[in-house]
Amino acid sequence: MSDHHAPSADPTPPLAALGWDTRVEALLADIDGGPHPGRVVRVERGACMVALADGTHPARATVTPAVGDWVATHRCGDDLLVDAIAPRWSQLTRRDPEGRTQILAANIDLVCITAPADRLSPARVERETVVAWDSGAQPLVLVTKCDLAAPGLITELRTRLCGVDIIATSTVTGEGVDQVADALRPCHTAVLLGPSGAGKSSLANILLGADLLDTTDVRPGDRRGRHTTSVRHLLAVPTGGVLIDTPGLRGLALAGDGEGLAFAFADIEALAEGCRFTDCRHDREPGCAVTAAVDTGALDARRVANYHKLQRELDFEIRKDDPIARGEAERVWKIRAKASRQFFRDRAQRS
Ligand SMILES: Nc1nc2c(ncn2[C@@H]2O[C@H](COP(=O)(O)OP(=O)(O)OP(=O)(O)O)[C@@H](O)[C@H]2O)c(=O)[nH]1
Ligand SMILES: [Mg+2]
Ligand SMILES: [Zn+2]
Repeated sequence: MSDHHAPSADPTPPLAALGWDTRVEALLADIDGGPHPGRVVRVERGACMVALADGTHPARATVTPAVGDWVATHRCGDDLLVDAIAPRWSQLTRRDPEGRTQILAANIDLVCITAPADRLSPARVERETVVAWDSGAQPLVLVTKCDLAAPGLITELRTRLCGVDIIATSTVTGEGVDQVADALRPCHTAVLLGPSGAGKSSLANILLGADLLDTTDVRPGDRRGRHTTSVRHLLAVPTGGVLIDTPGLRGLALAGDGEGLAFAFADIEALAEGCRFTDCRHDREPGCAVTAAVDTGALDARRVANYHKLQRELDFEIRKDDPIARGEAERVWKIRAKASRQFFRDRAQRS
């Protein structure tokens, strides 16, 4: 978080409202680019919109920046050209269907994971928490549509997740909206992440104090959204902070290196320290502390299953990309297999 970054002396109102502070000033001072600093507020099929001190303009760039990027630009006739992108302090990424890493938002401090109460998927929230931690920003779970929540839903989610705050919200009753505004106020940039129809744009409109973003009813049968938002859009929140609305994502393939997984499942990773085997896979091996926690009811078996699923997905992606990691992974598997064979041999000898 960036509470210690003081607002800059630069009095330019449009950029100050979009998160300009001493940190941004320093990052921009280090790059080689034109005289007009700005923030990318919208990216749409290669084209981007950049907010400068004198307003928002379409811009051309050789390397397409991500929404939230701070850039240096110069004017060339009527055109605005992006010369350089400032180094990012965080970036939210996913793997696109072609397997490439796609940047969903840059320079964010908070990832607001929106999970609709009327079709809550804790496994999806866990996956999003991994992606959020991988970005370098802090995750915050917003359970939306709490006017439709079944009793006990939030308590259950609190028990299941670890190390992340949860705010119950509703744009119908107004529940939780002030708490979300408080989280944004100290000049933070937050990105809304979640499935289509979760109510991201509806919540953003309330925080923005105006209906700036389109919203549509969910489908009556399965309550899924209709993919209303199609561009990523960065907006200044009048009560403080900056919000990026994003299109609801169908899938969210992991693109990180495993650190996000370790953070999101810190409870399981801590328990694993107590497993008898250092390479325990928590899959019913003897002396497994994770399995023991499931057996006592302290840990949700579905959380452990999801942890395994995400870990397998990540292992697969890492090995696909990197032959050295592939060799390493094979070595680890061999050690694990040898250790378990040894265990069973020892046991057979004892009996
Ligand atoms: N009951 C209830 N409905 C809500 C709430 N918030 C939003 N909705 C409704 O949910 C539907 C979808 O909301 P959107 O804001 O368009 O959802 P979105 O997450 O932006 O969806 P995409 O843009 O498709 O990703 C709309 O009909 C909203 O009126 C809420 O708190 N309670
Ligand atoms: Mg939307
Ligand atoms: Zn174990």
